[in-house]
Amino acid sequence: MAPMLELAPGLVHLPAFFDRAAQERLVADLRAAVAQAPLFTPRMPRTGKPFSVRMTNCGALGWVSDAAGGYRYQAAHPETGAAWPAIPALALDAWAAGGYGAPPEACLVNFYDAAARMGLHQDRDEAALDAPVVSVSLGDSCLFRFGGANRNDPTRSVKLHSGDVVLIGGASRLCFHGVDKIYGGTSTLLTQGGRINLTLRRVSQPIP
Ligand code: MD3
Ligand code: FE
Repeated sequence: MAPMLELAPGLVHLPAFFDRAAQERLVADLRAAVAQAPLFTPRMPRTGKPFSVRMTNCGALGWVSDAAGGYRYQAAHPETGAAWPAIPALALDAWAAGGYGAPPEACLVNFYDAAARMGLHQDRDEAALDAPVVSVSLGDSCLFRFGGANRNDPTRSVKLHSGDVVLIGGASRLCFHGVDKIYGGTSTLLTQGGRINLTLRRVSQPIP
């Protein structure tokens, strides 16, 4: 594993946290999860505009969004009504690197094809804002952008590669961030190309 890089206070990049063999095992686990909980296309609150990223979730709670209900966490898949599959054990190894004293409740699985993007936003649908968000990148590289706690703060860009983990906590937990570009064809991990990002989150405040 390469040394860690503190991109900003509380924003820690762990390049190559997962080696190739671990990435392949994680992808196999995610294929099984997607077979059980198919990818869906989330939609923006009110406007119903579709995201270019397709998603599913693992864990007790999943993040979903549609025109009528807006952004929220729920225990059931929005299309099948089934419970989400378990979070893969390997993904929990990345969560452990964040050092939070309670397990994650949600593992959002974002799938990007070469044209997909994610606009600048904050992650603030969680009550447990003291817990980090832990991100795992798999497949094609991307250009990730992050700024400060205000939308107008200056931003910096960093490339994320397959196997990288990013810990987003402390003073960076409410930073604006997004994905500007997927570099198609930069990884052989996924047979059909594209990028998967896992974000592990604690949603509710743990009971002391
Ligand atoms: C920096 N996903 O699902 S993960 C998301 O690569 C999301 O799919 C992106 O943003 C992706 O909400 C980025 C890394 C990440 C997550 C949360 C952050 C970086 C962050 C919060 C503050 C600053
Ligand atoms: Fe986010």
